Amino acid sequence: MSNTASSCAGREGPSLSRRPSGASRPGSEQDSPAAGASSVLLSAFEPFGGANHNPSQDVVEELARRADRGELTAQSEHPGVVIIPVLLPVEFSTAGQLLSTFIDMYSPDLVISLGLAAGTETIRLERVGLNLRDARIPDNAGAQPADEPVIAHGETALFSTLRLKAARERIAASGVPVSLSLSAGSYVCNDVLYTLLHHLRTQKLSSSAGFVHLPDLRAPGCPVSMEQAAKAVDLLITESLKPLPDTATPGGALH
Ligand code: PCA
Repeated sequence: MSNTASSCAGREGPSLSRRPSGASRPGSEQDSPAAGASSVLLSAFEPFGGANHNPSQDVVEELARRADRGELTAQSEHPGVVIIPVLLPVEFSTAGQLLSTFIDMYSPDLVISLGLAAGTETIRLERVGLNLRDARIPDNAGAQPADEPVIAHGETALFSTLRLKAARERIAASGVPVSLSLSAGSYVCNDVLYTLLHHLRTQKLSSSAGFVHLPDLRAPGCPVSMEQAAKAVDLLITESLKPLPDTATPGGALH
């Protein structure tokens, strides 16, 4: 498969659905994990802000296709792993709740949510969800909260529980531009990350979870191709399914 940005455009594949019944593809072997196999809930977002696509959908659909063909690194290192792709609305009032519903429904080992950060040039592994809503533009339901908490009286911030540093090393070694990020912003992506981590914590669920921001993979000159983005998420899954603490290599940001 080509590694160019232009090859990202116009592909067709399994369509994602907001509805739980569409979350796994009926008839696919991916539906039923083998005993002891891991499952990964992978969410994408609908388009927002007047755009007609969201690259997170392209990447989740590509990962679902690769999983169907048995092509994932995660499948070779964690035999039987099942990918459960779902689609979230770009709405403060529903996105986090819907993802929490999917978590309760599927009890996944891993939850990774993907969204677009236009203007970024790397795969951004988000480290922190903030208890803050501050929307520069209205969401797809017209809501534009300013300086409100995601969860009233919730903790100020919650950390991703994915093996981000191990994943970053492996993704970088595969040649894909990748970075750790200390802010997922204050729009719907941050909202979903915070809600997801809060849900797992309050329900005492053991799933590891986190968020990845993607560049606009279809933009001309985007330094990351859709294939590279899918590879990066595959490697994040592969590393995060290992029953190990994250590597403690230095790598924080100075500013
Ligand atoms: N990006 C937005 C919301 C949905 C998406 O893909 C964000 O960064 O908050």
